[in-house]
This record gives sequence, structure tokens and C-alpha cells, in this order.
Amino acid sequence: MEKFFEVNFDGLVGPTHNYAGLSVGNIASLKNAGEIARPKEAALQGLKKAKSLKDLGLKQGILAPHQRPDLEVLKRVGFTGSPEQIIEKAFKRAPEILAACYSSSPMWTANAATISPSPDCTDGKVHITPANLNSKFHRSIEPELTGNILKQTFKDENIFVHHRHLPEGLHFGDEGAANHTRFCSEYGKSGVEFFVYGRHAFHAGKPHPKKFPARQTLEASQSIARLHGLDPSKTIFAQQDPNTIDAGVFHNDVISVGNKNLYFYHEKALLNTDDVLAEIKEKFGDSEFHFIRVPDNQVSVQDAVETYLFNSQLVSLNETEMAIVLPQECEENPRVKAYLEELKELENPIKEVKIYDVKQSMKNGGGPACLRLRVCLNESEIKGVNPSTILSENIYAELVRWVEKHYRDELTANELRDPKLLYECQRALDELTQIMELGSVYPFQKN
Ligand code: SUG
Repeated sequence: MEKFFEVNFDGLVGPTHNYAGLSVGNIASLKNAGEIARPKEAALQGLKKAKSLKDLGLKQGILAPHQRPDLEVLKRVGFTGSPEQIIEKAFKRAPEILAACYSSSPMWTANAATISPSPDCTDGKVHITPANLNSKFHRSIEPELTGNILKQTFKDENIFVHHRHLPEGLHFGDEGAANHTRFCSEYGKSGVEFFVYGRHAFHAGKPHPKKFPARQTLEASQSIARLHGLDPSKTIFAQQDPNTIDAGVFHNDVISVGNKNLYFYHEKALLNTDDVLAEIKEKFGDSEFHFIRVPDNQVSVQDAVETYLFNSQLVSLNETEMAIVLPQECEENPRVKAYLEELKELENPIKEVKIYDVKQSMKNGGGPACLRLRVCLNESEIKGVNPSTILSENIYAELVRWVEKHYRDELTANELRDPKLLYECQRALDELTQIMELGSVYPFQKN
């Protein structure tokens, strides 16, 4: 059997990274609304994390940012004229819509798509479904271009099956891999695909949050499992505890994370936790499985939301050992810091704790795990990936040079009015499509 491994595709932070307070239910996004953003620093922080994981011996890819502003959307909602006029009118009459069309949110590639690897799918291919992200307007404009970027990245049609995103509308709200985890004894063996949803779309009487929206529906998760041809005896649908959503846990990856035979979770993450854990155990089979339960009296849900302890990456260093990749905020909270000391002593596969500064993204509610999309591939499948999207020394150096050349140091909400920003972005992305060999993937390149 060919060797399989996990490749993390990190989102390259786009040149218009800013704090617009667009995500109700995401506490950091609202708290930092209106702050001065630092796009260059944000992109370099993200690239540094990706490079450092590559240097650990892991395979690392990059997904390109989106064209911003999204002029097509601005036109669809009635702003007319030249690009400059459209921007000026939108800034004056509906600055919140302009900000949404300028958001750099595609950087959180955990929300780009759900990907099932070939050992889990009946046809033996890798299945990819972009998320419709329809719970937030600024994110609902992502799926089409995300789908095209994914097609330019996962190129070989004999290996990758690209599905269309699920129907728009709240019934099929889908947030991609942020609510999807895969457990397996080895990456190349068929795994258990674990979907976590926030509400039932067609059954109003079922538990649901009261204050904040549940972005993922059961019906969306079930649709993905059907599209990907997953084996029902190896698929689980679990509901997130609605109270945690109301406490600011807008995706499951803010409150639990899994890798291979390890599930690291907060005790309040799920509804009916005991039943779910029993189902994981049963569907996983006989090999050893590690559950690491974090009790509320040691780390509260609020601590988890503030530090993103669970928005960590669990990466395999070899067959049995893992590292946990955490944001710096975890070191700044005494309870989480103490917990991490204890974790090192526990008998479990986590042998290394790695801390990164991704503050620019964190201030919009995006930690290390939000910034990456996991894809499990074998040696032949990786040959079907566009090689210029895989982080090499050379591509890293090129991307750093590209960011340094094109990105602003600072960006405020008022500066979104500046038409020069539109052309700066277009020049930057035009050059990026050459570095990453993405063809004319952006709409402005087709006109
Ligand atoms: O969808 N923030 C993103 C953060 C996504 C985090 N992803 C995962 N947990 N996987 C969101 O809420 C804020 C943008 C702003 O307010 O400007 C934002 O979109």
C-alpha cells in the first residue's frame, strides 16, 4: 500500500485583511471591529507558521486569497458605474456591504471545503465540496471562487472529484472542515468521518442555540457524506452543545480537535457526549483510541473561546507521536497555561507543544486550525496537485517577497474607500497567479 500523509493547505491572508466586525456569534470579530489591521504582518505570520510546519517535516500547501473587493456582488446589489464609482457609492450608502465585499475571510481555509480522502470514499477518489458559508453574508460570497481555486490546486480530474457547494439558504448551512474531523489508525486506512452540526434545519423542535446562529445544519453534513460516498457504518453525526454556540463557539473546531486515534475535546463541546464517544469507539474498531477530555473546572468554555486552545492543529510527527500547534494567546491565560503543563505529563501521543503568533488572524476569531485545510493524500495523489501550491523553500521565498512588495502595513475601514486599493489588489493577484500557476482564476483577469 502506498504511504499516505496529511497535507495542510494554509490560506494565504489577502491584501485587504481588516477588522469589520462582520461575524455575529464570533466574539473576537465583534470585539475588535474598527481596529487598525496590519495586512502585511498578518500574511507574514500565516506564512511563517506554514513554513515552520514544513520545516518540521510535514507537507504543506497554500491556497490563494480571493479577489477583493467583489465588484460583481456590489453590482448585483445595485451599485453602478465604473469600479471607482461603485466603491464610492457603496462607501457612502452602505459601508457595511462594502466592508463585506472587501473581507479577507477566505484566509480561513478550514471553512473552504470538506475533503474526504480516497480510502473513505466508495469510488476510491478524493472528494471535495466547497462550503456555502451562507450564515454570514461576507462569507456567502466565497464558494464559487473557492471552488475554482480548489480546481486549480487539486488539478487531476482522475484523482479529485469537485462537487458544487450545497444549495444556498439556511437549511443547508455548511462551514466545511471546521465541523469535520477524521479518525483513523493510519492515514491510508479507511477512517471514521466525524461531522458536528449545530442544528436540525427541518425539525424546529430539536435543541438549538438561542442567542447566536448555528452555522452548520445536520442536513448539510448528511448531504456531504452522501456526495462523498462515505460508508454509513464509518460516519458519525454529532450535535454541538447549543449552549457553547451561545458562548461564542461558532464552529466545532473552537472547542475540539482530532487527529488519527486522538480526540482532544472540552467536556461541554457536544450534546449527549457519552453516546457520541461510544459511537466513535465502536466505529473506530479495536485499535487503541485516546480521548483527552478537558474539564470545565480547569479550562472554561470562555477560556477556550479567548485562547483557542482547541483551535489547535494536532499533527503527526511519526507513526505514534504528535505535536499540538497553538496560538500565543494560550500562554497568556494562566488556566490554559497550567493545563498545557499538565497535558505534557499525561500518557498520550502529544509529545510537543508548538506556539505561534497568529494574532492578526486571532483578532478576527481565526486560530491556527482555522487557517488550514487538511487533505490526506498518497504519493501518487500528490502528483495530481498543482506543484506551485505546495510550499517549497522557493515558493516560500517568492510568497514572502510578493507580500512585502504588494501589501499595506496598515488598513482601516475608511481606507476601503480608496480606489487605489482595488488596483493594488489586482496587480498583486495577477502576479500571484503566475507564482502559483493558477491560470486566470480571478474574474478581473477574464474581462
Ligand atoms: O467566519 N471571521 C471568521 C473566522 C473563521 C474561523 N474559522 C474557523 N473556526 N474554522 C468567521 O467568523 C471576521 C471578519 C470580520 O469581522 O472582519 C470573520 O469572518
